[in-house]
Amino acid sequence: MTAFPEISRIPFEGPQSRNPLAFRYYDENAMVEGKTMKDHLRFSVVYWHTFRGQGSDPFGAPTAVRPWDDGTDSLENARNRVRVAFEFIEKLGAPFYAFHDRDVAPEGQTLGESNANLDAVVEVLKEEQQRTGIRLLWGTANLFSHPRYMHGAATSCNADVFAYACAQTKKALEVTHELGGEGYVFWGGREGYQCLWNTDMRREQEHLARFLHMAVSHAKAIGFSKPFYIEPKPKEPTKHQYDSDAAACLNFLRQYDLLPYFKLNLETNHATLAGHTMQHELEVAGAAGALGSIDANTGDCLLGWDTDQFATDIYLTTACMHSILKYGGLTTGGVNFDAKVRRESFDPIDLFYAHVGSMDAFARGLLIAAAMRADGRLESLVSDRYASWNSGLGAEIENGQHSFDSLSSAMLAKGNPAPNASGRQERIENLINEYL
Ligand code: XUL
Ligand code: CO
Repeated sequence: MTAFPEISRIPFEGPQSRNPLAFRYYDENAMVEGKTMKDHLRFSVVYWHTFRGQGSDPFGAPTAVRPWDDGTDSLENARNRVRVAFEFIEKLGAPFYAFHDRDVAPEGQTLGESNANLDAVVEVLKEEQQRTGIRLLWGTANLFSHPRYMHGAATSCNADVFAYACAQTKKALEVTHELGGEGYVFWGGREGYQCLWNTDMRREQEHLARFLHMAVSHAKAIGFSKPFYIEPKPKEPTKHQYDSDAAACLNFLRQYDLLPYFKLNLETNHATLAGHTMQHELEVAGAAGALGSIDANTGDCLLGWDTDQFATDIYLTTACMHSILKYGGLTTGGVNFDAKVRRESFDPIDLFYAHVGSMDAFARGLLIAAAMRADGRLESLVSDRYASWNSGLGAEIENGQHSFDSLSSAMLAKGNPAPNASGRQERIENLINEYL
């Protein structure tokens, strides 16, 4: 059985190719800064949008045509869907995938039944991983779709719901470990509030921290030593989510002694909903040594919600890859396509167009960022800007040799500061266009 009979492995054909189902820039074996493109980008396909997304929106019914899916919640359909997913990922040539527990297996009537369903699908996931060599980038638990989580999961006002979320997370972690997952993600979809009048914020945040500490302990107990990621998002579905942006996550993790165990998984459309650029979020995480992984997508700046579109903007992918290279590259994380085709793009083949195009956009961003770094003009403009810190007073301050008293004496003696150098913003922006 094949779900995509007309598609074979997507080839690399080079920039001259006019084949819409070929890579023009993503050559997985090409070396960039001493590493293959495959190892730099660590592309990952998401199970939820690509294999469970049906194209519905708050105003309209599903539109997606998925001939392999019988539309039921049966285990047989779930297990069959795994074979289709791996056929897709293999033909695309992505080395990784990512899932929520409830994406891959149906929720049962009880926790025990849900766990058993998950085990039954994990069997097939394992077989397909072995057959294809495709690996799990990260797993996660869906703690936001079921009505029980209407008030949140780890931040629910209902202690039994908190306990249920712990039980579900325990199982999702174990399954991620069993499948050799390279990490585990926490996205707190409903861990926030709709109304402050009915919310005990301090208590909710303490509960969230307790939940995460229990997850850390359980990972240790089962020997899962891969990183945990927190994925910031400011809102949607809640009015405000506690992990609202990279800085808020870092502060929360630090306040509750969780920082040693977590890195950040940053998503472009979440950054823009928070009023930031993805570059800002990457720099905040990178500067704190907490840049872990990215959910690669983009929003529409004219829409105020999470549209999860495939990123094709080279300026965006260049900025992403430049920050990623600057902070040492993706090691355990990856470029994970948390993106969905538009509901008007309902054909199965649109899934290929979307992924091929965005993989190429990130590959091109990587090549451009590496060329910028090899050339060095941007880096030298930045280091010139801070040159006054390299010697004399600046170096002494950085070394901790000064106080307000000594700096007051120094400036009384020295007089007015040396004139500022230009920020050269326009020159730098022109320079970046040179590489594109
Ligand atoms: C939702 C979102 C999630 C997380 C995983 O906006 O990004 O799909 O990536 O739960
Ligand atoms: Co995401």
